[in-house]
Amino acid sequence: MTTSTGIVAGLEQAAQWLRQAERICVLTGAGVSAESGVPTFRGSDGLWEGHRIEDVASPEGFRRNPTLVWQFYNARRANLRQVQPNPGHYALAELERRWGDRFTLVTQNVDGLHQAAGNRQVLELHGNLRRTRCLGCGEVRDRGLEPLDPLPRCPRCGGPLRPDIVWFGEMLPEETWEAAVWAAHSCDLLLVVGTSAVVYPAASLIPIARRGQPPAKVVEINLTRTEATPQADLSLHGPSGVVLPELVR
Ligand code: BV8
Ligand code: ZN
Repeated sequence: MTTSTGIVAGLEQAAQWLRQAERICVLTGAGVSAESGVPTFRGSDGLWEGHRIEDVASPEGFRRNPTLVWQFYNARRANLRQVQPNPGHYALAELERRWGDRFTLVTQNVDGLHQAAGNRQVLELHGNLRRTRCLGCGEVRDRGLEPLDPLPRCPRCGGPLRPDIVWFGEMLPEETWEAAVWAAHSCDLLLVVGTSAVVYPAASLIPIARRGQPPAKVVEINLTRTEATPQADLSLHGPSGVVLPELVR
């Protein structure tokens, strides 16, 4: 909630913890891209064109109906052609500039907006909408955001392509997950921004940070109460595109 002076309650305390922090880890979710015009998951009550997202974002869904799944991803790639990073993304890029390798950005997002805003080190837990992976030869390639065929084939081997996205029921990329766990374990400040904290194992980075070496302070930035709120030392209730620039000022 923003107070009458427009300052989000707790901002001063969070800014002080930020100044004192040795190592910062940031975990972002779909909410950090909401002000850029990228729909969140549970905001749309987890449905897309009447399909449960878990159904279209799963290996079973892809086996059952690859055309439908590619429609889902091509629609999101098309949406990304219209969107830009927002001030919240730029504030996180500024944090990386100031803190260098004492700053780690971990994202659940697949929209690439952190990189577009200038972050160079981004741990993408769930993949990226720009990339495809070939089920034939395994090649992973960045195809930008141009439209893909309804059932795209690998130019190299002719095999079927899938989005390079971690679907429900699939393992996260090993190295990326290990690096995220290390960053959460060794930070002394964890910012949890724009996530409902219901998806695992990403959400387990919060208790990992709290019980880390050193135990981290947890600051949440969200519009509402979430599964992270009871684990946060401080919850700043406001849009991340407003709160993050204030925090990083
Ligand atoms: C795995 C790619 C198994 C797809 C994604 C039962 C209980 C617990 C766990 C499970 C369970 N059943 C199954 C599981 C495991 C499952 C899971 O966690 N399911 C959940 C739904 C219960 N996890 C998995 O399947 C993971 N894999 O577990 O492997 C395994 C284990 C061993 C061996 C083999 C296999 C894989 C998970 C990855 C799934 N893929 N994305 C795609 O994107 O198309 S997850 C998907 O959800 C997105 O990546 C998204 O980022 C993520 C999390 O959602 P959020 O980012 O938090 O977005 P959401 O809309 O929920 O919330 C937005 C928040 O922003 C809200 O709080 C809102 O208030 C806030 N907000 C909005 N606007 C703003 C804002 N905040 C600030 N400012 C604003 N302006
Ligand atoms: Zn191939």
